Amino acid sequence: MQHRACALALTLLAAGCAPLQPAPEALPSADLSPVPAQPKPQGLATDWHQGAFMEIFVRGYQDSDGDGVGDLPGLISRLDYLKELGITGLWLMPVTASQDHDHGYATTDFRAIERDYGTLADFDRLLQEAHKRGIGVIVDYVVNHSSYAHPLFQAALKDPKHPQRDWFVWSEDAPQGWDIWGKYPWYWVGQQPWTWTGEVKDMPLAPPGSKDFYFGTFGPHMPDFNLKNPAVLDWHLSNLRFWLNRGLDGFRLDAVPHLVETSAKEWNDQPESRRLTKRLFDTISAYPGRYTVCEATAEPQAYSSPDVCGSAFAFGLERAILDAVKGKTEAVADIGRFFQTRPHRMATMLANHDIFAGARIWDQLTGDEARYKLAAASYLLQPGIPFIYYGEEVGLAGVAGLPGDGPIRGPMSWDTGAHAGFSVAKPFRANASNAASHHAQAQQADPNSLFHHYRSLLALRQQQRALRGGSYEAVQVDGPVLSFMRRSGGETLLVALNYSSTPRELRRTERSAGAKRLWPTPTPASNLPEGMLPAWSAQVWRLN
Ligand SMILES: [Ca+2]
Ligand SMILES: [Ca+2]
Repeated sequence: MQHRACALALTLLAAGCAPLQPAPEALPSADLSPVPAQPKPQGLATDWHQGAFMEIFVRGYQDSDGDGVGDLPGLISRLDYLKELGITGLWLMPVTASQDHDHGYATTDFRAIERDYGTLADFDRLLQEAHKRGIGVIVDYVVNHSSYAHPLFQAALKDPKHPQRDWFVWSEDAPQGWDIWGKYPWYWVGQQPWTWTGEVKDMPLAPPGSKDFYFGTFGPHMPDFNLKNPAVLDWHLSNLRFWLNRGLDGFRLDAVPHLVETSAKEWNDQPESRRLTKRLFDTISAYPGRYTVCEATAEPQAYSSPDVCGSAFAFGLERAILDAVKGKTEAVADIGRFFQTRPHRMATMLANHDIFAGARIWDQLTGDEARYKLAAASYLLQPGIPFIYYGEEVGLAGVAGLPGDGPIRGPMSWDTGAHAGFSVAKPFRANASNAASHHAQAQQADPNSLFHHYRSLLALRQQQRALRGGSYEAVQVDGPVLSFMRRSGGETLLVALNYSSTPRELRRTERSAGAKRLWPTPTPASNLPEGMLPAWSAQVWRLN
């Protein structure tokens, strides 16, 4: 728990903010007006969010205007690709205006689109075009903090009598006893975070005797809101409605266990943070058909309760899957056990945009595609709502030679064109180290590719309700072989996965002669008899 949280902080600090901009640009004042709910129909299937999501970093997906930076029109041009793959939901990392002009978590305007990404009109068109294809869209929303450059924080910083001064967290003297993942989270107001390199060791320190400090869980460039002030939460709820009224299909709520701090020792996952998360969840759920997922690394199961957030990322499962496909047989039981005690509405993944969750799968598995395919099958055949990280389906590698999160947030590889088809200009970050061999065009042309593996698994999930919403039972771990049943209505499926470098027998009596193999089809060339699982493989049978 502490390990992950610590890694999260270091990730945000070390790479998330670098390079810092020299000074806040002139920003308009914040829009604080209340926004009432005005729902409009989405035109999506009611169970759209039970399909499969793709997490997309818009900056890294597709550049449309030749500035080397991905944007919303570029993403729109790739919706047909996503539909062909079988995606029914998108999670976009922050698309709101930011100071960092990179990951986007240092928000400068909660009701405006990042200037590099386009306009509100582009965003509205994205929603229309996605909905036309049966794809829902959720976006990241950051409740805990704003950017240091946010006009409200800047105004409050400069004027202690500012009417919204109390929207942030201040202290006249340096509070004692605080330690958040090994660092002191109070920052002297006279310090300019722009001088900070982004390295924890270079954190700005207040001169002795300094007065006036502000609080920032994730660093001096992202001051925490004072969420004990009800006006702040009300404003956030209005911000959520601002996007929902446009037809947005939900949110991924960032870092919610950090909304409220009680004391120097009680700052993580306080009961009040859960209560406020529930208010956010209820506001979103008041709109029909919306989906909310929370980032709550320490206690994801608690946050996936309908009494808190309804769904949360299943941190821990990705580690068990990667360990198992790397050959750590004892991790197979961890995979099997995971959903025996956890709600199936949790969100699953192999990797995401934060390095604490692991490097790009290609790099973790050094390009071993048999193990890669087994890792994909492991989460796409289990319960949970799967989130594929962009490029995972084509074997996108990391960007070579970058620290922190840089390698995992590179440009998508599309084709053999200049800069792998991402942009006609030099990209904001170098292309993936395997861009020449692993790109969407080559993957789509090869029936044995990772792309077609993901596509066929997503098609199987769409065809078999038991894989989307069915039960998870009769779990059996036999050395490196994991098998389980998925049932829905009158349909019973048997899933078997072999995490071994040699063929293994599936020792289950339920797979009788009448069982029909559903996947993979057609059966890959093999001399093995039915019931023998090839090395690093998965199979699915229908039993009735
Ligand atoms: Ca662009
Ligand atoms: Ca906080």
